Amino acid sequence: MTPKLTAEGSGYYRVFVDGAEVSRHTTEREAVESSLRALAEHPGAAVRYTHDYVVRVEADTPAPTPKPEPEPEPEPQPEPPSVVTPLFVDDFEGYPVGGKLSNHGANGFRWVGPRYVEVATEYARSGRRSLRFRYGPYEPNGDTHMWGEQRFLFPAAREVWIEFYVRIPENYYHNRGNSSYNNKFLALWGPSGYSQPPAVTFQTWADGNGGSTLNVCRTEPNRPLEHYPRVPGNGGPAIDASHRGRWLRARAHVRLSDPGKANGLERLWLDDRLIVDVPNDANEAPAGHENVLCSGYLLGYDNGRFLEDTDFYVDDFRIWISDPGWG
Ligand SMILES: [Ca+2]
Repeated sequence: MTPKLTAEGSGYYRVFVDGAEVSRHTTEREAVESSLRALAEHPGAAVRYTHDYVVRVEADTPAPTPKPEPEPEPEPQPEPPSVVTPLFVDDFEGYPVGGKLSNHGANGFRWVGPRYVEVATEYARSGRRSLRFRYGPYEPNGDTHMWGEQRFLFPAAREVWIEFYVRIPENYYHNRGNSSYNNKFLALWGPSGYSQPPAVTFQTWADGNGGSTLNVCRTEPNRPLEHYPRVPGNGGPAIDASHRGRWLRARAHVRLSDPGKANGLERLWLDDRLIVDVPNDANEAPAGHENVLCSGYLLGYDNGRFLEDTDFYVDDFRIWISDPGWG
């Protein structure tokens, strides 16, 4: 008999204003919206929300005799750790299946420009829905090369934190090596546009065994094109056969440097593995370009090409423009 501990996807979110609970919610999206309303109604107050998990132990066989659940005890002490309110969260449960995210969002965040990305139910990390990104040698209309990309806009910021879960396909195979065959993973750029500074792009390179390493390139003051920071922390093994069929939590933290100072950074984690760690980076935009980020995309163009139909799924997206306490 193998007991299994389950602690995700249960419980509720509680919103506090100056330590007093003001509301409870079943989804994080509702908690964020309630927190933002509370901030507007109580300027200067400390607003936060928590997520209380319900932990269950399940046995394979025989099924334990269920016991009637007792009424919950009064709130335990001490309080659970607080969660910094993201700018926007999306679990993709609020959209029709097959829907494309274009001009959807809140709080200044908007999903735009989906390309072979739609709301789907084949796999979900939360609830029943996620975003499916489709790749393959042919598009449904017979044209060659299908690839998925979901763009987004957010209020201009020098520093941004992004978290999402990505499900690595069972048939994941990173074809062809070297930088010319990189596959995009997460890109951010500023008001001057995608191909202008400032721009930061996390991307995967083939590792020769079907898996991928992951690293970052970005613009810098004196060279308009994106370049790879040549530092030891820029990249390492990221995706291998053991990750096929699994959800990985991607977290990225990017800060643009102050002009003339090397105080920018790019970091990316998969689960708790720090894959990209580029601190003390001079990555500010040159004169003539605003030194802020305001646009991005998830996944995106595969220079290495996927040789067969290969679907990625993304769920539980969050973005912060104030420090969430990690990164
Ligand atoms: Ca979901």
